[in-house]
Amino acid sequence: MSTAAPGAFRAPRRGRPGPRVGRPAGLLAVLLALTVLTGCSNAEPTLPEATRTTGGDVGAVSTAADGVQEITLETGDDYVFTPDTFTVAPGEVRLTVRNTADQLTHNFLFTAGKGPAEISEQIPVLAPGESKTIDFSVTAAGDYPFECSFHVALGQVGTMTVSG
Ligand SMILES: [Cu+2]
Repeated sequence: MSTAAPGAFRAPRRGRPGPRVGRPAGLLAVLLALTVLTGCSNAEPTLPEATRTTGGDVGAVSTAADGVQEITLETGDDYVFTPDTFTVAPGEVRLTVRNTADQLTHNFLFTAGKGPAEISEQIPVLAPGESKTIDFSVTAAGDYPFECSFHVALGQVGTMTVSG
């Protein structure tokens, strides 16, 4: 009666394949190259990908039951209004700006002295996650530039056209 030593019948361990150096290294090189490329093309501070969820009510001018033209703009963790141009007819406008950012605070105002007429209504501060609405009326046709005054130097501007 012989007792096999424990483990005697254990199959020999298969050697795990060693780390494959060739492919991952190649991939790494490509990723590195991409990082360098994108890094060079943009000198602005690194921010998360834009968090906006453009769609639905954003960007389209619609007319409410009370005849007011409604438009929603979005902004996020970048320096863009979406849309940055829209057109309304003379009359009442209800404009909503939604800030879908996690980090950036924006505002909204019509650039003083640039449009055919002054529009004094504005959104002085729009914190991350906030949405605010202003109502105003327009009569004079033409282009009304607007901006986020915090980021106007970074190009966060747009134009409302009054036409018709
Ligand atoms: Cu801004």
